[in-house]
Amino acid sequence: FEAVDAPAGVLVGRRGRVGLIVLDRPQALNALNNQAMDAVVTAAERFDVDDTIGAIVLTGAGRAFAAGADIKEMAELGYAEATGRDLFAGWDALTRIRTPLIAAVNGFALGGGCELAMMCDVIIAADTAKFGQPEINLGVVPGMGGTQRLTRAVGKAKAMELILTGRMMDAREAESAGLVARVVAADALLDDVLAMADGIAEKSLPALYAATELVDAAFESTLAEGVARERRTFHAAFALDDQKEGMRAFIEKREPRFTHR
Ligand code: CO8
Repeated sequence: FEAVDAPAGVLVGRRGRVGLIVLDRPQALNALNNQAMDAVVTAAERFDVDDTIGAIVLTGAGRAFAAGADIKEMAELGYAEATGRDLFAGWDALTRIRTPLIAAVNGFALGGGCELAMMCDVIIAADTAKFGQPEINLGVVPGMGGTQRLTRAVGKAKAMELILTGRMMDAREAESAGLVARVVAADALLDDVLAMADGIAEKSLPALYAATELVDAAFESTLAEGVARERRTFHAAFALDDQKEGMRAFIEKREPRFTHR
């Protein structure tokens, strides 16, 4: 990996067409403070406007993806300060990243950590991963989308149970509940996710943008609206060089070489 930047608590690098962002404060189980938020969002936004990057991987160093928002940083905040700063609103910027964003969850993904993973397009989990929304144990509620995204991912019954009890679920349970795309052995996680990211990054970038946008639209629109939007987007793909290349390569029995246009 070529190091791109090293803001406090986060490592940023790239290899080929894949950008890598590593939460790197293992002594605090990668608890998410403001510095981490700014660093992750800035790195993702830079990768997003760089058309030599076709996929971004987000992971954590040590035994956590992220064990939540930094409790030590927020313990003594008052309401006026929390709302005045619109605490954690900055993370929303990640949902506007158009380049496919893959969470490689290596250990604890709790509270804001679970919510951060759910802001990504795909979650791949190590068999050691643990997911949960333990905020109820701290006398608060999830604050970065947990009540909404977890409910959409796993349904009301399980989301309600997890959020009311604050218990953790392991990777297998998260996979069977639909939160996680795949579970892999912990020592193979990063290699596996990077191989997947390399494959995605070779595909047509405009098609990738369209695909993530359309899947996300499924949560915001009716079925008929979503299907109509998908069909128009499919039609529009025929204006791309990449559609010609992809279909010709199939007919000529060779690998496509997308120019991302
Ligand atoms: N904030 C600050 N420090 C933390 C956090 C955290 N969330 N999690 C762990 N740490 C620190 C510990 O204090 C400890 O530091 P020290 O060595 O200085 O005492 C170090 O990391 C190691 O942790 P433990 O000794 O506790 O390790 P264990 O293996 O015994 O336990 C656990 C691991 C179970 C993960 C435990 O650390 C834990 O329960 N952590 C808190 C999990 C939690 O409650 N998370 C939710 C936080 S609230 C939240 O996320 C609100 C969401 C709002 C939006 C957030 C946007 C980012």
